[in-house]
Amino acid sequence: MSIDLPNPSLPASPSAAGRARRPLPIPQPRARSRWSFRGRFAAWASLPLALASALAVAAPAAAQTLNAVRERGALVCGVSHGLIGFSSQDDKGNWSGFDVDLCRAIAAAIFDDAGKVRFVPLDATARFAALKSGAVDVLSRNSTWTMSRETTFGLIFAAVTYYDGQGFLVHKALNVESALELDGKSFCLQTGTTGELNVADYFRANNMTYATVELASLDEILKAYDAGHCDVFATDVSQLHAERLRLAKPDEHVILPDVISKEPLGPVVRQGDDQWFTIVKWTHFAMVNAEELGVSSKTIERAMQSDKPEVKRLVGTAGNFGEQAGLSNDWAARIVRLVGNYGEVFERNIGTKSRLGIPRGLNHLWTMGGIQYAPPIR
Ligand SMILES: N[C@@H](CCC(=O)N[C@@H](CS)C(=O)NCC(=O)O)C(=O)O
Repeated sequence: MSIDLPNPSLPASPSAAGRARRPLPIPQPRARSRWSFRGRFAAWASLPLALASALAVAAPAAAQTLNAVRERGALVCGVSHGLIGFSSQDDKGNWSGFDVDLCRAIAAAIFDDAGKVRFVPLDATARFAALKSGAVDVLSRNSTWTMSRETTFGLIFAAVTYYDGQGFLVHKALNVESALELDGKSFCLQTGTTGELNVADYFRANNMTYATVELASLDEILKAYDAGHCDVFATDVSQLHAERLRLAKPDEHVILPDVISKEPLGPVVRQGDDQWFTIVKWTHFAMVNAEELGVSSKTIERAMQSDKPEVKRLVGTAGNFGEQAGLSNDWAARIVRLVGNYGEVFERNIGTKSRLGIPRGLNHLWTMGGIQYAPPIR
């Protein structure tokens, strides 16, 4: 299924931008002097009307993603093919994970039903085009927020749900303890990822050389690395934790302590639909605010009776913040009740007690020494 949306993207390259740009028409004094005062006044007088009708036409177009999702009765969410802890399917085809839970949270806010989501697995090279074409409503797939992904694809990142960085997984037999010892080694990299670019930067900056084995899918990469066709698997540290579990002998591999880049991961939407952007962004913020206020899936019913102003605004017993966003006022209560707060989602899928065992680190709340921070609901 696809939703037809206008193509709001900028040209892909500066040279294309240069070709596409036409000189602006500069009004000539002689041409302007032909305007009579009455003609000019009439033009100015009709401007508010023209603007109003332009806005009236623009409003429904801008709100089309939420409408399309409601009419369809389900959110369509782009995820990865299978990254344990982030988005993977069990034997029965049920999806779970940290990225999956963001999609479920959006569905909970809209439908009061976290199950109304269709998941579309997308590989690294196809993900942004799929979102832009309208094949998915939101991309929630371990994607790094970079400037060019917004400017060249006509997309916009809504939040940072996971602060990550690029690391290295190596065969223990290699006997290295630091990335600086990787001179001359070969790297398995997935095409279309920030990983390729980071490795190039790091090796250039440190005057080292390397070889690459570039493959299109994660499965191919993992097989190649496991079989020893490359020495190093380089990608976001969170993914290294997930992928190490799929190797034949996980204990024979180690994640080096070096982190060589910033990889802020989060959901992405198309530019041009501010209402939808707001909903996706505030879904994440609601979960972070809920954790900060001590509201969880276990305490939500008590929170509905709370007298605390901040809790009342979060759960919708005060104000009409949800309605202002095109949702119902209990939108955040639905998210927390059906999916959980940020900390619950983190711990369940990727935290220290999960299979991945990733410490919260930077993803602790700002009140706990991390940098997860949400603006207030008020
Ligand atoms: N965060 C990086 C990497 C994302 C990425 O696609 N990583 C690969 C692993 S190297 C992956 O998760 N693949 C999963 C898949 O193809 O389904 C980015 O946005 O470019």
